Amino acid sequence: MSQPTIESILKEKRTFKPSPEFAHQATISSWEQYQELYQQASDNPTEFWAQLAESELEWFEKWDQVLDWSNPPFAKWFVNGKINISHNCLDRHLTTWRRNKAAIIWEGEPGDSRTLTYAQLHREVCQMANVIKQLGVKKGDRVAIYMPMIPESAIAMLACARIGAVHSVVFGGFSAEALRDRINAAEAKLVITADGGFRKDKTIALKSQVDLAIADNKAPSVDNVLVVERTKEKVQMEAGRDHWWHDLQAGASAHCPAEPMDSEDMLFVLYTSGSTGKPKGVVHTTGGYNLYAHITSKWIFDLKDDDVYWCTADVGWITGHSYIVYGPLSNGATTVMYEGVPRPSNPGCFWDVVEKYGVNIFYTAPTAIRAFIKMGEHHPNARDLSSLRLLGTVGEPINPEAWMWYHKVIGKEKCPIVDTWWQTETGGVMITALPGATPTKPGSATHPFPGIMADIVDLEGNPVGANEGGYLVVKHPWPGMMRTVYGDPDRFCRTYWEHIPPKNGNYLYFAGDGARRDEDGYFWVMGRVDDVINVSGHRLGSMEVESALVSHPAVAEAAVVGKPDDVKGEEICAFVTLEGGFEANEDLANQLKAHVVQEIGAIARPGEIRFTDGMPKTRSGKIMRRLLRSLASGQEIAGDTSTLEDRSVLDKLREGA
Ligand code: 6R9
Repeated sequence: MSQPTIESILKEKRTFKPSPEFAHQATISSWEQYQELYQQASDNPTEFWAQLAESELEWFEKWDQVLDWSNPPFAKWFVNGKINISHNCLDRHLTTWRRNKAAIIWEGEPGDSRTLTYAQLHREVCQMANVIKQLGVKKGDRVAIYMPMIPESAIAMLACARIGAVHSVVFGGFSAEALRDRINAAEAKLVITADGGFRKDKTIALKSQVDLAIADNKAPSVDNVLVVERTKEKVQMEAGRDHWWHDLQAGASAHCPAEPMDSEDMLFVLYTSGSTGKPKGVVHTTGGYNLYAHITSKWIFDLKDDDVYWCTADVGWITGHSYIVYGPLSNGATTVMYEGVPRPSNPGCFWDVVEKYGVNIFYTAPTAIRAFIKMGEHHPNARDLSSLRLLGTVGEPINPEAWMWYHKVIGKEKCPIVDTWWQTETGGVMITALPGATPTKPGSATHPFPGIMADIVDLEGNPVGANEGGYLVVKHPWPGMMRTVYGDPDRFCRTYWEHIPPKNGNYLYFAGDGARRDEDGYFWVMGRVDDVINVSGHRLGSMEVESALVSHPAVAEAAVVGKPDDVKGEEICAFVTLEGGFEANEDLANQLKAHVVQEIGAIARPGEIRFTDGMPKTRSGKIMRRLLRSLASGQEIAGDTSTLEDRSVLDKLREGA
């Protein structure tokens, strides 16, 4: 009997070719060039990655072996090579004209700003590295970073990397308990934080959360807390334990050679929320991660030396690690960091930043795009966005209608859009357009990056046919892949390598997404397989039904989940937020049901529509359908909710039920 896969019902036909002007100047400039690279990489992956490692990075000592895959699923890349990512992000640029180029352009929420050149950034990183050494941190020790979006968060990451300490960045919005769990899981010796940060015209207190997290010896590994001054609000400083960064910086030497790290030494651990139970500590190591963050940044964002590049993520998310800090800086690019988020007092603040700094490359999340749509196009239209030449999205499947809005209103129909599929676990982007080479289709992440052997299979590991939904897997190791779950190698094997068993001795990496490939070989990510809804034996991915809802003019955002049904097994319950000017009522609910039937067919007709003002989301903007599922079926909410951005949304949803 064939294994259950996922049915696909959405058919999007629009295609957009890169303009000749864009293609002409692009690093990867034609479809033929992409195909050639992809072929080369597939024929001889070790040779492909070795050549790039050699030409793109500086090594203190060369490796003996490119890939050691003798003990799958535990990979080693560039075995015995010696390298330091902070050297590759900083020192190597200082001997070139980039020395005085802007490395980080930072804009604070209240309107203050700061630019750090590569030389200045190097100086501060060296100082912080010396300070944390002085606080007893040694190579291999773990350091928790709990910061607002200020340059010191990047400085702290690079300072850890410089001396070989392992950083664990925790979102500044997480609670004291969530912080404590993450500190304890990694047994961090030092916490680097700030007095507070600015968010939506308020301050958020960070230091007091750190105090709560480590009070009463509840986080016994922590010896010291290093505090950056940001909001200047009063905080408690415990003598001997808490130290102001500006005090220690004043006496710190700006000389600190980068420690030669083994290619496989741990660079960082980053906790992702499991759908249940404890968050997983995703481990990334040095050499392979450096190469992967570097080359994906260079080719996908087509980085050029005079570009101003802006990724709107938070550094507490993998996207901030790879595409605000390590990838762009390794390339010697200018990376923008913004402390604020769109807020009622300034819904157009992102466009102000684009205009002020002449941003050329803009990378954000579908959740943000849907919010921009809801706020109205008069905000972007009132700013000069003519500097933009390339747009990107990450975090969720983008609904085709949101893609079209991004293309028209922000990109003025001239900027290619790279829809980048990847995960904390993959270290960098895996499936994406290359903007000068790949014709794009709204809602499709298009094709795998060269060297990434992605496929779609059934539960036994057999490839499925064109337009058949299945499980998205990667068939060959890649340099940026996670190495293990911190402290729990069995969980690493169980979570990613055992759902789909090895096929002919080949291990298949599977991290939970469903997808299909169309007749042209384009990948369409259909959402998490945990979110698949089974209606009368038809397994439907969340993305396609949601995209159908979002294509209705009244709908700003939609999330669909399954709700137990005696007859059908499950029926679809759709949570919907409306655009301004539409009224939530029975009539509209019926219209929306009919609209879904018309767009994709009767099988996807929602049994229930629930209107809501907001969705429960993670801090990186992902809708937590697991929580909606509990609500829809009237169950108590179970499992980890520490990554929830705004708890009040859940309360409101419960009341509305
Ligand atoms: C980088 C990041 C990973 C999950 C992933 C998938 C979803 C991310 C996507 C996308 C469709 C895209 N996802 N990008 N789905 N299209 N372009 O988001 O990492 O926070 O670990 O989340 O996000 O479901 O499995 P992370």
